[in-house]
Amino acid sequence: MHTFTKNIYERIKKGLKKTHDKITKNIGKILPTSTDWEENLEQIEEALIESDLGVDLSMNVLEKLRSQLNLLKEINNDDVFNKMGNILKKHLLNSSRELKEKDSLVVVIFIGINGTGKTTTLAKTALNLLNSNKKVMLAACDTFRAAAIEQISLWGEKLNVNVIKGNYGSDAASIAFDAIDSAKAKNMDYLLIDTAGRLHNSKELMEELKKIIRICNNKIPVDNLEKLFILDGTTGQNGFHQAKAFSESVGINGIVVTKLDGTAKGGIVIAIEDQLQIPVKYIGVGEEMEDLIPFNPDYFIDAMLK
Ligand SMILES: Nc1nc2c(ncn2[C@@H]2O[C@H](COP(=O)(O)OP(=O)(O)OP(=O)(O)O)[C@@H](O)[C@H]2O)c(=O)[nH]1
Ligand SMILES: [Mg+2]
Repeated sequence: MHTFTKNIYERIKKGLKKTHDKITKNIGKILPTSTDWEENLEQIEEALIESDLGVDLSMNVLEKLRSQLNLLKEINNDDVFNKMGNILKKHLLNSSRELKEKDSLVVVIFIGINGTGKTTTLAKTALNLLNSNKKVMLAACDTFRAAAIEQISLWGEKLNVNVIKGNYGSDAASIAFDAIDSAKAKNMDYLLIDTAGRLHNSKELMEELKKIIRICNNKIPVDNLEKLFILDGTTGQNGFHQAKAFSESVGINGIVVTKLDGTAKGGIVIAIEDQLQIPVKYIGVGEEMEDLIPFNPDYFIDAMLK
């Protein structure tokens, strides 16, 4: 399903511009021809921390960079960026970043805190799947927020796919139950479940989420369930703590980092994989439908540093 074209790379570059500028401008400004690297390295470290790579990882990267640069007689910006890029890539996972693909129904559940981009990411994912000739159905399991059902119904109309829904305030898990039955009966490849935004410490809503997941696991093979955590990239380390809490409480097997176009904190993508060891599957780099992009470590790091 993942094809990379120049167009996609251009979109990543545009989406990561703020992060790129933050890191490269700092380094571009400070690299002199002198042999005293220590001060420069400290500024690089600061730039990495400001990009939300996290203090520990930034220090770790710097240590490796320092020892690699010390082996060189002369250093230029390209050396620094190339070596830094290679070091960062080693902190990203080798695992598959594709959405699960099975012979029977795959259910993808979009979870996360309020306003992170769950519903629009769901719609973008539906479009990608439709473009790969998959049969897709949607479930409106956010019965909580005002206008949430209308929002996903509208996407259903635009994409010309069925939306299974209930009433506001009704049991989200029972809508999931009906939706899975319906998707199975209609031989769908994917059912995409929209859920309400919630904080990990909202006990009632977390119980509701667990119930939806329990129902999915009862009705499809456990390995056919994709629990995607949608993280707002502009919230940086805060979002990271939410991802960790959700991961501990309901288990997640993929992460989508959205709104990277609006932040210089793109380093969070690397920090999150390094620390949670859960693959980032997609990144959101804008509001257009084409702006949800399969995460590719090489493209990402090139766009960040070059
Ligand atoms: N700039 C930018 N905006 C985005 C991106 N992804 C989503 N958004 C915007 O974020 C806003 C919130 O998106 P929703 O999909 O409604 O978020 P949600 O998580 O479903 O929100 P709740 O259901 O209220 O919890 C919308 O205006 C989206 O267009 C992105 O990658 N870049
Ligand atoms: Mg929503």
